[in-house]
Amino acid sequence: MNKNIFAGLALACAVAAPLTAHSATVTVDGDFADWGIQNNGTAAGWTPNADVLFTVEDQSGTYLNPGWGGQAYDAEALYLSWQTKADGQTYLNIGLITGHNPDTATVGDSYGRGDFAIDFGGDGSWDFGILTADRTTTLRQGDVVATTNANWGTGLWSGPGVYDPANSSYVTNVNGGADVGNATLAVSASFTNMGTLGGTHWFYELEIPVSVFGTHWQGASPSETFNIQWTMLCANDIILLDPSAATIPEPASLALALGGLGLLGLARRRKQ
Ligand SMILES: [Ca+2]
Ligand SMILES: [Ca+2]
Ligand SMILES: [Ca+2]
Repeated sequence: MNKNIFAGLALACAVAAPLTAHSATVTVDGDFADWGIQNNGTAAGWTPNADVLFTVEDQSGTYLNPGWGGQAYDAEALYLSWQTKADGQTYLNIGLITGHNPDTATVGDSYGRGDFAIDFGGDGSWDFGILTADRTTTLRQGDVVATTNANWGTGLWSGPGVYDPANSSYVTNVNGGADVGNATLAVSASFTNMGTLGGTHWFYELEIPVSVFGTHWQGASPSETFNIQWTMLCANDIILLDPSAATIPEPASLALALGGLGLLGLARRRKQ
């Protein structure tokens, strides 16, 4: 294949991925079996069912990017799907596996759990937060909050390895904004045997009615590209999933590649 064909494929995939149906049936109970994830001590255990979008960054060293902390601050895997239920409403489901203990207190050199952040448009402006803890007297765990970047606390780092809390732009937790709805959130008990690098892990499972996103999500599939991110209050390790660039397990990735080739073929035929 020449470079142009690769470029065409990349473009086709980038356009196609967000519009693909990701119809995993997920129940928010803190159990990841319904995602197809298995803590069976193998690398393949991270791979979810077909059509779940995901990214895995299991790490064993102390440096995590942008900060340090090892397994205790390791944000390891992020999973994404959406489903339209019998009530006619579409729901976004998020799964997270981390080595960070959800009960970690923010005191001294330890930092508690952060909120899920969503950037529609991928423009660096974080439009929504999904709260994993009570943040103010009115912004509580499970709330979906419409935000600007000014509504977010930030981490300890201004860049990879650069300790500079005053100038960090890595968003961590919501401390203001407009409450626009409620997510369902469940956090598992600790478990082991996830992947091949060992350590203790926890699983966060969420469901958000996409109606809370207003014009950003209309219909059964997202009408805009977006990024979703999670980290802890220090932002030692940040995990981000871009649905248009995320891994899709076989056979969905094969179908996508074939779809890309089909589009390419169409474009070539048009040229001729
Ligand atoms: Ca579940
Ligand atoms: Ca790890
Ligand atoms: Ca945005």
